[in-house]
Amino acid sequence: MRFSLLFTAIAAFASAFAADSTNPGTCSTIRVRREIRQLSAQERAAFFAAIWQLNEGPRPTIWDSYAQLHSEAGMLVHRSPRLFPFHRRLLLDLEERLDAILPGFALPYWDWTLDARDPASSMIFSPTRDWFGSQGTCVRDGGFANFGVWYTESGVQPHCLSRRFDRGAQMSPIFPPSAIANIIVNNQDYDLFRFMIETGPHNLLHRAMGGDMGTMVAPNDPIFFLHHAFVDRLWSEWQALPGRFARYDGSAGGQAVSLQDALPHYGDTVRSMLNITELCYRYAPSGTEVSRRLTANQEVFN
Ligand SMILES: [Cu+2]
Repeated sequence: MRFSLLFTAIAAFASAFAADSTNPGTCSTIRVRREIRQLSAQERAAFFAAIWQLNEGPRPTIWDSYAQLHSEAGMLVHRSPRLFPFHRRLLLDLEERLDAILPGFALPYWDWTLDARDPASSMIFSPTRDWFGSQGTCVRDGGFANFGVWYTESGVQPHCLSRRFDRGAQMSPIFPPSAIANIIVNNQDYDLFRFMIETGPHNLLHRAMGGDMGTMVAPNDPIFFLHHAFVDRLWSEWQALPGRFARYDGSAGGQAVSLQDALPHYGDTVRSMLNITELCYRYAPSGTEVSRRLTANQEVFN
């Protein structure tokens, strides 16, 4: 027990050090975040078990704390340029927690453009134990059946993880790869790009899934982190285009933002969140970036 606590502390220290952006080149490993369908059933089982573990013990659990933090940061980090850097930091926070349980673990993402036409039929929502289960006031199937959560938007209100698709058995169609490509290519301005992603596909997916995902305590649902990992990947793809890497503009609370701004709760600067390579991770392709490139080329040549 004592050893495992010590080990956890060392692992936490090591990953915090590796993630220090002022020391580029200190990554002991680069985490490769894969599309959820690229994980084996065993890998998903280990991931799910680690999440259940973070939700054990006296309330509020570590898992509960993400919903609380996200809800508290609320309007400071949504409808704001801070959307991308704040959620990038939040994902790293969970990834470090998971690393203590599963050393070297990289968060998976959900490329929902692969399920754009009929998201409710996505494999993600399969009822078997190695997927995330379907919908319900209480989700009763899949790997998070009867998953207990603590917060709602109005405070402490213990309940069971819930999802309520916006069209009954169906969910509204999400953006296909070509639409995402257009948003990435056509919006050079940071805050315009952020606005297009946030109010477009980002909000749409939250609303279409409903239940906990439709609220500010969305991190109650493990899918939240997969959704935001994909949103994070889209920001990194946007950043990879010429002249865009460190662009950050717009205003928050009536004030122009800057790269020196400290992120709510975490205190890290926005600048420290820019470079995912320095943050020691990258995204494995899921195939849709190919169509994004093709669309991008059409934009250039048409
Ligand atoms: Cu959010």
